[in-house]
Amino acid sequence: MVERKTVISDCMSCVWDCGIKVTLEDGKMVKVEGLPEHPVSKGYICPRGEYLPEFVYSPDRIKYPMRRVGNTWQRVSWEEALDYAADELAKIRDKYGAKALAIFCGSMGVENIEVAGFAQRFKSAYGTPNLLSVENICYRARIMARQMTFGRYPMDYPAEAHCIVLWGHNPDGSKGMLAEDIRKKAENRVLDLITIDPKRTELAELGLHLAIRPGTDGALGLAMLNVIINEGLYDKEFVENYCIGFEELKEHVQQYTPEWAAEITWLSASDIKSVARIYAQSKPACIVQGINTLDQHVNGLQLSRLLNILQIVTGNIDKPGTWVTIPYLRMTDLRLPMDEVPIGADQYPLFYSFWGRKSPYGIATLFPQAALESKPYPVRGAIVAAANPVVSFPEANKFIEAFKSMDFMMSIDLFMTETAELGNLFLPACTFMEKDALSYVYGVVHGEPFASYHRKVIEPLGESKPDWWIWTQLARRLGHGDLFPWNSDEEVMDTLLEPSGITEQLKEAEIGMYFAEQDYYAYKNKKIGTPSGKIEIYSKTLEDAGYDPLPKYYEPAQSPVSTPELAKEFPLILISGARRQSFTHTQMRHVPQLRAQEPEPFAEMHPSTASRYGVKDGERIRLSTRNGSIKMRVKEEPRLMPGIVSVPHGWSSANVNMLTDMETRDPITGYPDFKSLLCKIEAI
Ligand SMILES: Nc1nc2c(c(=O)[nH]1)N[C@H]1C(S)=C(S)[C@@H](COP(=O)(O)OP(=O)(O)OC[C@H]3O[C@@H](n4cnc5c(=O)[nH]c(N)nc54)[C@H](O)[C@@H]3O)O[C@H]1N2
Ligand SMILES: Nc1nc2c(c(=O)[nH]1)N[C@H]1C(S)=C(S)[C@@H](COP(=O)(O)OP(=O)(O)OC[C@H]3O[C@@H](n4cnc5c(=O)[nH]c(N)nc54)[C@H](O)[C@@H]3O)O[C@H]1N2
Ligand code: SF4
Ligand SMILES: [Mo]
Repeated sequence: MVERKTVISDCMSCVWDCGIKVTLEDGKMVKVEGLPEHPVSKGYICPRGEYLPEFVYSPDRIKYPMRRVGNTWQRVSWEEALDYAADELAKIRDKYGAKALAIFCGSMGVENIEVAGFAQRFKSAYGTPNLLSVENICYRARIMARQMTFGRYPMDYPAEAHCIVLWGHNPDGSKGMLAEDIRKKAENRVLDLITIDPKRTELAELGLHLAIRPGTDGALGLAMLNVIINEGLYDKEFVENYCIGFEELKEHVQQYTPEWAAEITWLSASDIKSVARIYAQSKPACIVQGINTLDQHVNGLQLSRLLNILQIVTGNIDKPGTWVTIPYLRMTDLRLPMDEVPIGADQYPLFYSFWGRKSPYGIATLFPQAALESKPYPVRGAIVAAANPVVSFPEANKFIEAFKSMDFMMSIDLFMTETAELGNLFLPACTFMEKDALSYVYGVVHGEPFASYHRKVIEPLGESKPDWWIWTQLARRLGHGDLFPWNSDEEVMDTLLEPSGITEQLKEAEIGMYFAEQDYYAYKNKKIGTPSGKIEIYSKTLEDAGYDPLPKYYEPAQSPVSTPELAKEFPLILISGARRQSFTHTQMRHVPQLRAQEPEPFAEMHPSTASRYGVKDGERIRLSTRNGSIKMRVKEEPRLMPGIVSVPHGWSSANVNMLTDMETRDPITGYPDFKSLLCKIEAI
């Protein structure tokens, strides 16, 4: 007789941690469903959650340590693998110094607290400052911008909003539970929904849509401020009592009229005015900023600042339905003090540190230069943990060349990724279903911070191991055993949770728990953590470092306006990386059910754009930028504005990062531009 069992758990395949119900037969996962009782996800799961068993039991999983021998991979024991890795890592440290080792972490490797924490700890124990992670292409820029402005990091709380602005964000692809919530409210007409996107997304149809030229959001934001301030639609009491720099802002935005912005953004001045008025008057209002769409521009940090200022002047801060301050779960910081500075700290000083707060991340896009030209110093070894940079990072070719040049390179992953293939050693991690973990979500829809103690559902497959175990064994072999005392998942979780004071409660809460409440009116009740003690519309911190204290508009580095010569050869605008529910980044292409939903990548373009270049739906094209070419099929998409080509990221067969450019970087954060490049298409 088959033994059937159902367990409650959560999916950690992306950052939203949806609650799930897992059915097991004879100890094997056979089915995954959403969990309606889960207070945050409320029963929602996406296809990646549904096909979790196929992902976990994929025949492509690498379940044993593998060592490269010539052109082949050979299975080795853990003993042999770890001894080999420790020897090679020790050699690098002896020969070039510890900072010659770079550790890469991807989205899994920064969002999973255990995976991130152990990479950080290992890095410090070994002595290298060079943790190069997606924190340098995703999300950190917006956190920095909000910290600089508010002295803390307020988060979106759209559930209670009367007006939601989806600014470069399509939650149907990237944050399904929010999409469901918005859809319900917009259909019942209890919401003013504004979508700012070159694509008329499905949600855009439920409200007002501004089809903006990619990379010109700054001009729109400045013109909205112009309207809001000049028409007296701002919150006078709030800006006078709690902020600095309003008068300077008022003067600054006079030059940015709706008519000026209309020409730049390809919108109409009347639409810009309407949106500004609706947003300023329909309260509470919440801008939900694309999770990375706006960061990944040459003026990305300032774009985030601009959205902060829009929320500030309309008084949409620290109230339900606006942006709210959410207490963090207090956890043990596994990092150790470090004097050495990572690559890029000199060129991007604020990314590295401001107000004495140091960031543990280097500038990832400078890795190829360090590897290939020894600038600012040689990097000769790499550990890639839970990341696939040769598909996910800009100018993939340079990353490939850089990894190939390493004296030693190893990966810690579930699969033999395109990046892992370039290494000397592969260490097999187990998935989150095979270990205890800590999962938490902040302010996705309903705001409140929610955490759960995620329990192991099945035993690790083959000889795969939790990430913490792998780092611990490596560290012990390198003589840092005293810093890595842990022997079980539970010991690790107990250490992480120790300062939280809620370890036992969390362990007992089957679904998880809200561990704190939002801090409403924090600006009145708490000290504001900026140098001036006020919310800083005008940023002296930016000014002192040589940047604009108030956001200005800059054209994208490549555009028909800034580089008209280049635009003659590459007349179309390329945007990349709009999310699809079937995949997380470069992952899951091998799950047959998910692959069936999206068998191959497409270059989306308006039918008029396709016909102008003599191509039709389904035909193969060569898509090129000044950096390279890839081949893929055309998908005619009337929702996308003419003149734009939108390509998904994450496909190795048509890797859009062969086309991106790492020289076009935000001067403050070093973020690459993934969203407004110039390209051309040719039929093949
Ligand atoms: N052109 C373009 N490029 C982009 C973007 C874009 O919009 N446009 N977006 C960027 C953004 S925002 C991001 S965050 C990055 C993401 O970039 P990456 O993080 O590099 O991409 P992933 O495919 O998520 O890689 C995660 C890896 O972790 C492995 N993995 C999964 N679970 C575990 C685990 O528990 N342990 C270990 N050790 N490994 C695990 C997976 O198999 C996979 O190989 O992509 C970026 N690249
Ligand atoms: N299914 C799935 N979900 C994910 C991920 C995944 O890989 N798969 N990745 C997760 C991660 S790490 C991240 S960072 C987030 C990313 O999440 P977001 O950055 O919020 O990305 P999307 O929601 O896909 O929205 C991108 C939208 O921005 C529009 N856009 C492109 N360029 C511009 C521009 O210049 N201006 C404006 N206004 N709009 C523009 C595109 O047309 C698209 O509709 O998603 C997370 N969620
Ligand atoms: S959105 Fe999908 S992949 Fe992300 S946690 Fe939820 S079910 Fe998992
Ligand atoms: Mo991301």
